[in-house]
Amino acid sequence: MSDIKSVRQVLQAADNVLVVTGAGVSAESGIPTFRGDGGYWRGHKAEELASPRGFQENPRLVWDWYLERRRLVAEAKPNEAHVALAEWSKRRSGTNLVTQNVDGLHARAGHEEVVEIHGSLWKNHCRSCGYRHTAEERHYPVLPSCPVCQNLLGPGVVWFGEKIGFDAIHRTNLAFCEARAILVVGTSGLVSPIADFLHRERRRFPQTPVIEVNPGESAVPSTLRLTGTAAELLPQILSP
Ligand code: BV8
Ligand code: ZN
Repeated sequence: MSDIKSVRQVLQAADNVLVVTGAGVSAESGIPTFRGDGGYWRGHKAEELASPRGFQENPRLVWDWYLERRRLVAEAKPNEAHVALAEWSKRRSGTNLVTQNVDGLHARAGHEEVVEIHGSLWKNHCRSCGYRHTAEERHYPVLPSCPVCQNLLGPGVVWFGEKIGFDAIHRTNLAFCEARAILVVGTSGLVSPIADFLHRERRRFPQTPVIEVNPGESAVPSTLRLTGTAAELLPQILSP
């Protein structure tokens, strides 16, 4: 396990740092992760609900899951990890942030440029005509329909089995190309395309340090690892 001092040195020496976050960075804001014990909802696996098929089979159940998450996130606050990242990114040049989370907590912590590769809980999206809008509703007595084509609107997230948006993939690709060090926080490293990006990076640029912060095991191909939580370690790693 690498100590905090060596991680700080690596990050300070890199003229471009890419930060990749997953559900674990929001865990200390009270948001359940996907594969921890919060990974089930009313007996359904997250992967089942977060899918076109799940929505098709039971749009009301899937919307109830997303609306419950909107209510939970609306009551939650960004934690010390989100804040430490936001402040660090303002203090130095050459940083990018790609998050797999859809909760919007990085932006609420003041992080300016965030690539939300899996979309946003705070958008609705029509998968028939592509219409998309920002949405803050936390209750839908009647499920929302598209103002353009009248089909059912779904949440503006990327489901399992759906393609990532072109803009998000392009910006993520660019961020990996620019990176001279990568800091991976709170992800199991199991979900593509982020998992593929990380493995490809290790193959192509073995000299690029991949630093991981996680209290548990993961599939992240890290070169340096700090075992601990995001809210505990990020303020120590990123403080001025
Ligand atoms: C795509 C939005 C290509 C929704 C999410 C077989 C069949 C079908 C598909 C596939 C398949 N095999 C692979 C795939 C591709 C699939 C995939 O990867 N599946 C996985 C399950 C194997 N990926 C996709 O489908 C992607 N699209 O590949 O398109 C394509 C091409 C052509 C045509 C069609 C498609 C789209 C994936 C996006 C899925 N949407 N979210 C929603 O949120 O409801 S993913 C979801 O998982 C969340 O975004 C979450 O962030 C993400 C990743 O999980 P993690 O963030 O890692 O969370 P997890 O719970 O797993 O881990 C938490 C970690 O935190 C743990 O390690 C834990 O130890 C740690 N932790 C806990 N507490 C803390 C902590 N760390 C720090 N501090 C703490 N306090
Ligand atoms: Zn539509």
